[in-house]
Amino acid sequence: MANEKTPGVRPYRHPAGGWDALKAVAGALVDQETVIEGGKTLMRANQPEGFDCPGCAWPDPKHTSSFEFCENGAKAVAWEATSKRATPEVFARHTVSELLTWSDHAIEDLGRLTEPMAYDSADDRYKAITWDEAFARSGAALKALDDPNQAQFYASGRASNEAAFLYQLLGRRFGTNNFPDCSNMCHEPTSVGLPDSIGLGKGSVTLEDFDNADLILCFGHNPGTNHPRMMATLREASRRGATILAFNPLRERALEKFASPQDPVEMATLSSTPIASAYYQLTIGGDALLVQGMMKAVLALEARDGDVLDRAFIAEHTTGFEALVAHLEALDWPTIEAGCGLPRARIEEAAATYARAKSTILCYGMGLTQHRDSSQTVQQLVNLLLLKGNMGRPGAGICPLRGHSNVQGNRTVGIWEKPSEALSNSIRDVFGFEPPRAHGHTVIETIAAMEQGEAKVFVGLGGNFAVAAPDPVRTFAAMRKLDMAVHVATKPNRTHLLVGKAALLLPCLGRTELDVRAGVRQSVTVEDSMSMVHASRGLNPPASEHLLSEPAIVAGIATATFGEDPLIDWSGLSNDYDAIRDLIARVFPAAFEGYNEKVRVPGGFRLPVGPSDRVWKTATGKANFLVFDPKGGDPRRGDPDVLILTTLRSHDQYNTTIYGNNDRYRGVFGRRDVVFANPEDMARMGLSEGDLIDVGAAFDESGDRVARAFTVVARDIPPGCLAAYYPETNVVIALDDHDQRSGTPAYKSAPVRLRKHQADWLSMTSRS
Ligand SMILES: Nc1nc2c(c(=O)[nH]1)N[C@H]1C(S)=C(S)[C@@H](COP(=O)(O)OP(=O)(O)OC[C@H]3O[C@@H](n4cnc5c(=O)[nH]c(N)nc54)[C@H](O)[C@@H]3O)O[C@H]1N2
Ligand SMILES: Nc1nc2c(c(=O)[nH]1)N[C@H]1C(S)=C(S)[C@@H](COP(=O)(O)OP(=O)(O)OC[C@H]3O[C@@H](n4cnc5c(=O)[nH]c(N)nc54)[C@H](O)[C@@H]3O)O[C@H]1N2
Ligand SMILES: [Mo]
Repeated sequence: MANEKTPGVRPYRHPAGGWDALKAVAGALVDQETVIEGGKTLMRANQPEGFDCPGCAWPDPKHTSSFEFCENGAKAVAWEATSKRATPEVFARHTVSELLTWSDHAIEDLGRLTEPMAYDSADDRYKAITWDEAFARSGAALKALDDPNQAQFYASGRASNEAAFLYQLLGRRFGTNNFPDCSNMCHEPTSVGLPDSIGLGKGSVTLEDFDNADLILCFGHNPGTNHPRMMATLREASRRGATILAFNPLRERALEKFASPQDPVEMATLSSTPIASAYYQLTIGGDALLVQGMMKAVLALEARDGDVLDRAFIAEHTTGFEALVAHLEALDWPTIEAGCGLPRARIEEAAATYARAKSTILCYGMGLTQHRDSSQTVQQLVNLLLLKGNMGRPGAGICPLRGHSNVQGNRTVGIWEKPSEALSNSIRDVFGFEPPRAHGHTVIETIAAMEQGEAKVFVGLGGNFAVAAPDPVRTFAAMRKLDMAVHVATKPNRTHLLVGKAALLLPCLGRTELDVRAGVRQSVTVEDSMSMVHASRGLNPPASEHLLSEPAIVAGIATATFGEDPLIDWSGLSNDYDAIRDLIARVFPAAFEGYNEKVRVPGGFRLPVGPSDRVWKTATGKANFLVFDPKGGDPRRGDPDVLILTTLRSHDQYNTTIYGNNDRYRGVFGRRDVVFANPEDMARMGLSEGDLIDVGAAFDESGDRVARAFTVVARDIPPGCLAAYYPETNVVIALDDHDQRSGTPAYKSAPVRLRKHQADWLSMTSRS
């Protein structure tokens, strides 16, 4: 439906993948000036002897023998292995205030940080300091606090298990559980919702399960862009005859058709493999009602034909079936249809496909987790699977598509603001100090604490905290109130520039780089989406001779903070990652016993996953059907002037890292300032394709929360729904609009109003 009249917007008719993907890889390498080294580096991504790709958390096939092609993995690697350098000389040329006027792309494109630097407020610049000085200042800032809970230890899921473990030890030894992390903005509904249902906040499937599934349900994820290596799996499944159903308000190209760059025939003949057999374009946030509609229809099929439900499984392994049935019986079809935007017949069709399938895998991503009731929506997905015993047997189960390449591992080794009693006890027993028991801050709570002046020191192990979070109006101001921010990073970004009283920028090695400590080449370990833990070893020479590894930086801060620590040999650990792994194994014996031996086996090992073996560590000892009443869906839809905006990733970005301005599969080139809208809504609102509009937070009284001068583009998207790119539109996401259980921001369902550009916001919001 894209209209040729809008500059940079044109229909993209090719399948996902294909020759354009190969061209894009070459382009990324040239752009980042990594073409020679980069090519070699790419060959080592996700190889048993190489490094774990920093792109996504999709697992590797057991016997990776040839280079597993992935365009966006190549971009992630090229971006890290760039030859561009953000040296102190570069920072001498630009004040922080000037850099703040640059785009997110331009700031990061300065390249790799090369030396530790400190912010000098006298002339508004970052300036080189020594590592000794950097550690001393970090330690002094922490020691100056009256209460350890004034410190916040943020983590973005790229750190290795070893770095993340030392980091949580640093925070707990210091006396706080303030570990806001990127999970709080991502899959927290999985970590909070799944344990009540199945006893573990992780997925239950393995990669091999995809060979045995005859149905794959894809809810709210865009694998062609965000988990491209998953496309090989989906393509194989499709060719084998498995059915794939996609549930997504937008028609994502890769879910429709895909040409494998590894298939010589598809590449030579310009052919492709169809992926989804049916596409369900539901309303934004309508998933819980849609799934309940499917379950209602499944129960009707059972009543009519029998033999649909797995009654033996339900009897032996579950609780709550009757309550669920009662809830579904009371739920009427008009409510379901209105809430998810699909007619009953289509929901029944999806349900019939599910009822017929022997083994079903259900995959989901951010389209499910970033709403106001996501933890409970995730539980509805589980309900659907449990009805047919689709858990803990080959070819069946739940598959949350995790974000950062080691975000799951970070949580496993203790980056968690709500540690269990068992974890706290184990830390006490292994290290001999009493860790804090009180729960700490999530991302949203950290921002509130910063606003109130209760948080004074922020330490960031990677990430771009302020840009990833909602509401820059409040969040940016909150960052500026800090006494000290310590950023451990590979590249500069906007968060580093939101300086308060003092700030440090500590440059670290990336995944692709050689990490030699005490003369020994070190390996780190990571956990993928399917609980496989394996080693990762970089091979590139470090971007600068001054870089330190993340474990070394964490140990440096710890030493400066605790001095001679009688309980933890920080510097010894930072020189020997085997010793860190031994400690992980002692703190988490059930998961990591024999860690160092197991991780030396190529391919690594799988952590215990109860639900895969039908072991349910819930309060009932069973898998639980859980009732949730979505009450007809989002009440904010009542006002015809209010539309619901979902914020997404383009094909040319990694979260807040913007590689370039194309979103090829959605037919957008050279720009990101577009909003996709339903053509009938546009007509109703007097908007035409290509009009310049402002997108404002619907319930903001101040008029400050407006994304200005966007171009409206007509798309095949359900009425009442809009889509635009993250992070440009984070200004309209309210800090208090989040999943009630997990605190995950409702990035995928922001109520907004559209106006012709430059309208007076205050007068029109009060009009409502
Ligand atoms: N190249 C690349 N890879 C990445 C990332 C990246 O930015 N770039 N980010 C990484 C991270 S941290 C994460 S969390 C993952 C994210 O991977 P995804 O979960 O695929 O991320 P999004 O782009 O946010 O897209 C979510 C999808 O949900 C759909 N959607 C939106 N609202 C709804 C809804 O209400 N219901 C349903 N059913 N669908 C909806 C959107 O149309 C979109 O297709 O990818 C990881 N991998
Ligand atoms: N509106 C909206 N907002 C969202 C989302 C959305 O869908 N919509 N998605 C949310 C999600 S799912 C997530 S996960 C968050 C992401 O939030 P974050 O994880 O905080 O953000 P990233 O953009 O991944 O962080 C990029 C920065 O990480 C640093 N970096 C890269 N590699 C390394 C490394 O190896 N070590 C270290 N120390 N630093 C490194 C670089 O300095 C880079 O600038 O954003 C969330 N925000
Ligand atoms: Mo994420």
